[in-house]
Amino acid sequence: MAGRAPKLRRVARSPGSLRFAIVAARFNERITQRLVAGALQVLRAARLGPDAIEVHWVPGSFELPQAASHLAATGRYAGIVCVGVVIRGQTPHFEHVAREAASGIRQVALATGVPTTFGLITALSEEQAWERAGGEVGNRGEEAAEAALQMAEWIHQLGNDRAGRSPTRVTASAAGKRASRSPVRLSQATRGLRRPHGTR
Ligand code: DLZ
Repeated sequence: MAGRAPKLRRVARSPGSLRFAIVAARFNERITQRLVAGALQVLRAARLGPDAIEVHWVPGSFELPQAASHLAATGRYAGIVCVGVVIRGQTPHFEHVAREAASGIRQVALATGVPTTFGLITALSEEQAWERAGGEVGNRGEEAAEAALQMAEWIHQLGNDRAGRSPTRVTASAAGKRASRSPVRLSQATRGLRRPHGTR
C-alpha cells in the first residue's frame, strides 16, 4: 500500500541565515513543479530567512547527485532536497536513472554530511506520478523537505553541523566573512516538526 505525506506543523521563529537548496530535474517538468511547490511550502513554513531557499534546475534525475554534490561542497547549506520524476518507459532506462539517482543522492549525503534527501517519484505510469505529486498519495517533495529539516536539526543537536560556519574548502577571506556571520539556529527552524517514528 502506498504511503502518505506526514501532516506538517509550523514553527514559530526565524532561524536567520540558515539555507536550504532544492535541486529539481526538468524531465517530466510539469509534475516536478508540483514537487518543488511542495518542498517550498514546507521550507517556508519553517520560516527560514527571505533568501534562505534556492531552487536549482538540472536536466534530469540522473544529474541530481552531481548538482547536490556541488552545492554541498560550498558549505552553504544546512540541507539539500532533491526532487524529480522517473516514469517507466519502454526500455530499461528507467531502472538506470532511478537507481543512479538514488544511490548518488545517498553518496552525497554520506560523503558530505549535509542532509541530502530523496524527493523522487519512481512510477510505472504518469497517473501514478501525479498521485504522488500532491494527489491521492501525498507529495514526495514535501516529505523530502521535511526529512531535510529533521535531519539538519538532528545533526545540529549532535553538534556535528558545519553549515554556514566552517566549510572544508574556503579561501582565507571567505573564511573571515563566514566567521563574522551569526551562528545558525537550527532548532528554531524545526521546532514543532513531527518526530521520527518511535521517538518522544
Ligand atoms: C533519458 C531519461 C529518461 C528516458 N527518463 C527520465 C525520467 O523518467 N526522469 C528523469 O528525471 N530523467 C529521465 N531521463 C533523463 C536523464 O535523467 C538524464 O538527464 C539524461 O540521461 C542525460 O544524462
